[in-house]
Amino acid sequence: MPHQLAFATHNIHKLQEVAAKIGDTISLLSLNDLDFHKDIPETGATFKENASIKSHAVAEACQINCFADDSGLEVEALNGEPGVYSARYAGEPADSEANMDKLLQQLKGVANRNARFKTVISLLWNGQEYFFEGVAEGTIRQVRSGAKGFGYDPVFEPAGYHITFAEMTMEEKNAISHRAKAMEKLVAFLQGRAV
Ligand code: ITT
Repeated sequence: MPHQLAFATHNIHKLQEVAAKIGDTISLLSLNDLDFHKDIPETGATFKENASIKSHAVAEACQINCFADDSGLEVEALNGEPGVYSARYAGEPADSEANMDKLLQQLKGVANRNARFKTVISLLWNGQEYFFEGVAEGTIRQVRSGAKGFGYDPVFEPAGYHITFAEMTMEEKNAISHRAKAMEKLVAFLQGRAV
């Protein structure tokens, strides 16, 4: 019997990405598989706190080993904003175009364009909590470029490249993204344990 592990997300893309990496020593369950449909309020002040809130909520309700992730954009000249507010930077409802408009407005005339995407994963494994982090460094463009990806991708140019995340194929982005780096650390940990 493979170990069962839940991923506290409704995002099928994220689930498939991890399932492909984990292999068949672990059977990955989604929140739909667990019939968990409650909204988990992300009230933490950091990505770490929010990831932890999500993993605990699901692990406690379903009595299962579980992990959750939280991500966002931190801009140096804005003291780390939008950070945990990335999804709703321009207010409710969450709107990527409005978020980018606000970000470009805030950075108008600002020379320091340094920014980073960050992902933190909280894993609850046999009663212990483990964290895995992934970071993608880069800069914020003056204007949007590209139509792929999601969120702030059209304005984010990863370090070492001259194109934005939104101009990359999914494979290119997944090779260097914050989320992919954190997920790789999680998968390496699980491969060492779940045999
Ligand atoms: P969950 O249901 O899994 O929580 P979410 O949309 O809240 O999905 P994240 O917590 O991963 O997703 O990210 C929060 C926001 O940060 C997201 O809505 C985007 O605005 C931004 N973001 C995160 N990762 C991104 C990426 O790879 N490219 C562009 N924007 C990203």
